[in-house]
Amino acid sequence: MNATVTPVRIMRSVNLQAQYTCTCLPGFQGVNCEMETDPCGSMPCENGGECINQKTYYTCSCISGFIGTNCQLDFDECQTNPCNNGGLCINLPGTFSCDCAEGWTGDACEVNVDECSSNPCLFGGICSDLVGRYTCTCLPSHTGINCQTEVDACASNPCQNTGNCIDQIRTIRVAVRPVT
Ligand SMILES: [Ca+2]
Ligand SMILES: [Ca+2]
Repeated sequence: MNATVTPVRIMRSVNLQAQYTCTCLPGFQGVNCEMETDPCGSMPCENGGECINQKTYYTCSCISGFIGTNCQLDFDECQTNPCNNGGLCINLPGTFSCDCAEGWTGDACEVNVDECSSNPCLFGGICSDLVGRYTCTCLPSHTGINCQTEVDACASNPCQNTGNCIDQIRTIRVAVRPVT
């Protein structure tokens, strides 16, 4: 018999021999609706999302950084203010980055940079790490930002009438200053 078949949608199956058509419920396909459809067959989840077959429909389990039914949207992490200590947040596809203020480092600017790591304090000075800078606590024998300058107690020539000045601070290393 020359039956004229009009085009049908995917879910409607036509059996020409039996002269019937099946309109399948969601989740089934085939001439007699005997096959389960695979809602993940078209790989609908984007950006690395995992498709989960729910029989009649699918859901997407998105990887971190993406949202949306099909994981098609970038999540704007900057809305949650993830950058600490004054860091500037930059939203990126699937991720974000922080432009840290001076003195801070780490993915979220959570790490105080150790400005003492280069041992800037000389001649036994003790370094104290601060934000973006450091201070040196010098031994009595030295002074200066980095304790680089030797203290000269006789520099002002305090001994009058040709008295011989002896720098008590230096006596450990130098017994007597030469007479000038
Ligand atoms: Ca993002
Ligand atoms: Ca610091």
